[in-house]
Amino acid sequence: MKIFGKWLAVCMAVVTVFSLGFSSVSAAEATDDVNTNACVNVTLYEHINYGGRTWSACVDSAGYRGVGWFNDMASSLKVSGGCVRVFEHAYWGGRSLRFCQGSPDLGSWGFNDMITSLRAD
Ligand SMILES: [Ca+2]
Repeated sequence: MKIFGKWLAVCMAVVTVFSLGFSSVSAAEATDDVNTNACVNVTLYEHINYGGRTWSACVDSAGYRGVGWFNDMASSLKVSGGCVRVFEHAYWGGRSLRFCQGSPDLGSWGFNDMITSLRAD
């Protein structure tokens, strides 16, 4: 009976360690989910070198995002908190480019006055 008691204590310790381990794994996954869903801050500028009127949004990778009144106007952009893919046409159509940081002159990428939609990427 004494041996059984010790064995039980060891089993309980093992179970405790495992459940602690699993709960920290779950916590890490939950954090990853939050990061996956986090949006990317994008600001589009009417002129090169971040000049003129601006359009800003925090875009994610799931929901559709068109640039609305800023259609075909962007000549430079800033990106923070991730990467973004910008598209020539609505609903992620046409040519696209991926930016993980700002660009002072979209014309150097052949993309001046072209951005119509975008998403986190
Ligand atoms: Ca366009």
